[in-house]
Amino acid sequence: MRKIIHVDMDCFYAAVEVRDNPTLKGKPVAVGGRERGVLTTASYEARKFGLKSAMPTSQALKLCPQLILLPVNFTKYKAESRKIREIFSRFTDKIEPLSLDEAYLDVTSSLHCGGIATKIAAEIRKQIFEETKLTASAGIAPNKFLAKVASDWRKPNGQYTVTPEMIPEFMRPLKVEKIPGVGKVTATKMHALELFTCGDLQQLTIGELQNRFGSWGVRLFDLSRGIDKREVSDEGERKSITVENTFSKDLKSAAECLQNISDLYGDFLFRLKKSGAENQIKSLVVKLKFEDFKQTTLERAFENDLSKELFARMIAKAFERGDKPVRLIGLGVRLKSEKSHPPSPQLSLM
Ligand code: TTP
Ligand code: MG
Repeated sequence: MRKIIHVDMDCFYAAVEVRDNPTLKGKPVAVGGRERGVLTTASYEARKFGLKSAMPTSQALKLCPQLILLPVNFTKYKAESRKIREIFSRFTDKIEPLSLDEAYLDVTSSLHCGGIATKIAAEIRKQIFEETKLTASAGIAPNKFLAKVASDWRKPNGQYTVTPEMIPEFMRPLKVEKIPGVGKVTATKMHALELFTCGDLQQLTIGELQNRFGSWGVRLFDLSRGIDKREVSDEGERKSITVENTFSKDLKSAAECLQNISDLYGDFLFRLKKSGAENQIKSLVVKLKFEDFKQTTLERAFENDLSKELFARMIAKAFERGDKPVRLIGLGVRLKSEKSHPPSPQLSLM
């Protein structure tokens, strides 16, 4: 039985800004771009007005005219992120950062706090607060999926443990949207099939799940029961950021592929922003998997163009290689290694 902790900072960018300027405390604060920009995050006071990550700034200001909007300061958030990761490393070597403010920790063989994961999580949150004056939330569970869900349960500044005995009861009412890989498209499709919770999914056999969700059905069978064997991978820095989607019906033409990439592209931009790796892009990649499960990937150097149109052109080109129905589209970027590319001179002078 593994012991996994998912740590996620509360309102991360906004919390850093409020800490550094205490007059902002208790006020609606958001961090983001001003003109034609979007919010990266909002303080809890601002969230009361309906503000959230990725909302256009113009819309946010309409909902909350008194909003205090601050520019994004990555250098600062990266420095905090480094401190937090150093704290994690006091408890385990098996750390998988997901973004600047989030990580999985495998503490199965940690001897700290009597080996009790719940206590380790509390201790990590305490040390984070003492050393950064920022609050974190944590989820503790036998696997990554459940740990991540649990870290949202007592947010902000709280933690929640899912023990193995709790899993059946925990899973039954859990919304399908919480399953990793279930985005808007899949959720809508599930809802149309009267599948709203993991409990609903549990009623289907593996065969039925495969009929409805393709090769992913087997994994859905496990996930809906709270089973997730993914390792906490401490292989170091991330080399790419990609998103992919298996479509409910195969896409028969290049045109049909292009009609169906909007959500995927939006999802990709969202992940890229959250990763804080926007300055590390080396190349763009697309992947197509055809009806016969053969796949092809296409890569091109990054030239300051991340537009949907460019990805669309790459997908059209990749389609020609197979010229048969497509079951899966993936798109994303490969990253330069951070180590081989030290910060630019301008940055290090700051
Ligand atoms: P999250 O952990 O998703 O959000 P959060 O920490 O602001 O709030 P919560 O208390 O709900 O965890 O993201 C972490 C940081 O990543 C966030 O402070 C800003 C950044 N971010 C973006 O830049 N764009 C985005 O779309 C999202 C979701 C986050
Ligand atoms: Mg967070």
